[in-house]
Amino acid sequence: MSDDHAYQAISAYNDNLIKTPNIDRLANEGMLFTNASVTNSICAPSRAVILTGKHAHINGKIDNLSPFDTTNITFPQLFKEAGYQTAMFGKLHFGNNPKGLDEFKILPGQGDYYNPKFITSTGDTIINGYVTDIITDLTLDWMEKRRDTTKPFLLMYLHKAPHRSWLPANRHYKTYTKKTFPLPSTLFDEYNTRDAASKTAEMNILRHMHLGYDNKLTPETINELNIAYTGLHNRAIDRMNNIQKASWDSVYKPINENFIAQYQTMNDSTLMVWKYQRYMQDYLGCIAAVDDNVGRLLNYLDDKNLSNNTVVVYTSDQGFYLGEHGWFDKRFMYNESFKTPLLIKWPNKIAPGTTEDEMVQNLDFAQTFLDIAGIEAPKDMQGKSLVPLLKGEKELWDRDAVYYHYYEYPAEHAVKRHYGIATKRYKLIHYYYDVDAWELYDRKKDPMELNNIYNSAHYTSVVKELKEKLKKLRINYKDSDSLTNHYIQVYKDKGYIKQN
Ligand code: SGN
Ligand code: CA
Repeated sequence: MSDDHAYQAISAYNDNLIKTPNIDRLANEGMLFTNASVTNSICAPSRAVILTGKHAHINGKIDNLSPFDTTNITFPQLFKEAGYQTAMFGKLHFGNNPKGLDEFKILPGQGDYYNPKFITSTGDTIINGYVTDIITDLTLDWMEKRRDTTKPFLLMYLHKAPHRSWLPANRHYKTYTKKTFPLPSTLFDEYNTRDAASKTAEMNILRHMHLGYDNKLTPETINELNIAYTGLHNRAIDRMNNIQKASWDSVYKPINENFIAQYQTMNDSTLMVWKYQRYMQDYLGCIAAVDDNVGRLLNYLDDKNLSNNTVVVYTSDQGFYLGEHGWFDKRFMYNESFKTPLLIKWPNKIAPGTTEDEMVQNLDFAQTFLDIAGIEAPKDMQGKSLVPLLKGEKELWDRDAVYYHYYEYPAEHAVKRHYGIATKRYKLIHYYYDVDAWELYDRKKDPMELNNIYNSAHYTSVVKELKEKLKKLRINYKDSDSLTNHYIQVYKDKGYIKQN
């Protein structure tokens, strides 16, 4: 798994932006899911859903801010009990250590790109180098030296990249900063028909992406140009040692000089395009290292003759906006952040090169993995095993809608709380806090989700039907207005929401 990896940036989905030959191997040799989504598009909640097989309102991890409730049963615990050797390397972001792992080395919080610190069961350690390479080194070291070959294994290999603030490795920023990428058609979206939350969200590349922190202009450049709002200096860069920093400067200094030369002639639209290009160069540069390293791991499995009897899953904790609707970041139920990449290789079970468009979710992963391993899943898990789909037994799959609920507001990026239902054809969203507004999209006629047709007379019966379906879904998953209000009260109690 990687962090914030948009499916738009995996060439098995679409090669407009980048080629990812190693990740693509999983699609070529296995199954590519084109309609996989998350139940709550933000890091730690998504990971909690994956580990517990339960929605956020049940497992309690509604946002990135509260620690994970470790009394939840997670699938690694069940694998360990069933005799598997278990290990986890990389980003977890739970605020506490994982249970059920024979070995773990995890990043504290978001972790760092350069010379990162790791938390282990025996204490903290700083490892010099680039985080994506290091997570793979740790993983391969465990595979090679400590894997008990008498047991089956469960390995969680969890990249921090390509999470903000997007610091690529030396070998990649040298080339990616020279590239120019195609602009998404909705880069200049003005959110007409979408008053509820799109206009007030703070994730527009022009208005909210920081020239300093995100786009790597130095404080000197910003001072020289006398730009009023700049964002913070990127302190992640300060972790570099002298050699790393000298190499970084040799590439990013000329970018600063170029910007200084152009700045006086820029208007909003040229500045937007400049920021988008800078964003893509660094974001995709980070993905290049993820792809290299996925290749290292797959090659290791091949070399050790493990590939034939190992299921490999690639996913992200959610999708991400790469300039669609003018945005970066995630959180919304619109496609780019609602959907997530999912590629699964299972030799001799999945027909190679298969594409699956059924609506599956991260909620399903725990039961799927348990099913594959022949371990019984607890009855209160809320997903569905994907094994029938993996085996091509589509007739055993009957899901016609999925449920979504996002909570982290008020908070960074100011995306308002909402829940909703998606069917293959429609998406109905309810923004219920700070506003009481509904949106409806026709996913077939309006795949870019630009036209909210909730108030269109033509769709009255569709709205009625979807609201009934949504109500049933909420009952089935045990979500309710009282739980929703409870999670607002939690923010009031913590002082995140000021009370009059
Ligand atoms: C950080 C980022 C946000 C991002 C959250 C959540 N800001 O707070 O842009 O939405 O993480 O990301 S930063 O200034 O710290 O870079 S998540 O993947 O952990 O959910
Ligand atoms: Ca994330």
